[in-house]
Amino acid sequence: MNPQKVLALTGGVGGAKLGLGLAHCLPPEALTFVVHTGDDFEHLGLPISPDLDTLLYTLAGEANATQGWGREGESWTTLETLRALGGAAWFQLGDRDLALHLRRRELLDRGARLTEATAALAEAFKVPQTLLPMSDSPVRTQLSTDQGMLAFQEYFVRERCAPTVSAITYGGAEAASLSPELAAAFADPDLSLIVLCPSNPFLSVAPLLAIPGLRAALAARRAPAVAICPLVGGAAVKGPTAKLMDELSMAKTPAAIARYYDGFIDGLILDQQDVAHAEAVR
Ligand code: FO1
Repeated sequence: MNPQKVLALTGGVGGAKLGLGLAHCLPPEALTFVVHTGDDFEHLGLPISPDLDTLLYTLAGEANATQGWGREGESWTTLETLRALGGAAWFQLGDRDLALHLRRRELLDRGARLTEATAALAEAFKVPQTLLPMSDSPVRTQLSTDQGMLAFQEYFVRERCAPTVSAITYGGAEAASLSPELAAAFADPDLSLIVLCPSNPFLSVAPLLAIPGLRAALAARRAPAVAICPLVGGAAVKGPTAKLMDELSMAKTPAAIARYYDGFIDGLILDQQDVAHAEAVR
């Protein structure tokens, strides 16, 4: 019998943690991840895909447990040397992480799509699950803030999420298409469940939904879709979700999350302590 397959849409550290939990429960061939790439950028000539790498390192048991991102057992010789030379050291790439980025650069320069480069890296890390970037074409999250327009990593890492955000855009999303691998994953007759991981709705899930093909595939789903609420007791488990909801004048409630995902999910999973919100979500 074919295993019932699960497609998990994920981004960031929260998504990777649920991803690891799913990986513990399901056979590897039954689990495919659709990974947010709106945080990607080019830095020092290298293609950075933070959410793909966070998931890859997490599934490989190589993630830095304290930071959530980057590799365990990292050394920083190159970054410190770069800093001493006056180079851009605000975005921290460890020595081992740098090697992964050099390999991704090499694969892409040889003509691989991001999907293919990701598959090669997953194989090298002996990660048996399938990791699919949300698109092979670039989608770039940009934030309108009180300090002007900022690219995602400028906002998140360089400015530590301090600027007040008034709007978020996902550049390139409208023109981005589904890879054949991702289209096939949605069309798989064995697909039995779609999971929206507890990732930031605006920074990780919205860029996915901004891609017309992905939005349409989710809206036309034949398998049920459930989201894990990223808020527990009105606070984000991690990251700037709650601060952004304040700045975008959204109520920090499960009902607001359910409205945001309206048409794309059939259920929202709440923490035990939010049981009083269950009625408002229906
Ligand atoms: N996050 C930081 O807060 N500071 C960093 O210097 C940093 C470097 C970095 C390098 C590689 C990588 O894959 C992720 C990295 N992150 C860093 C995390 C990154 O900003 C992610 O986009 C966020 O965790 C949001 O998902």
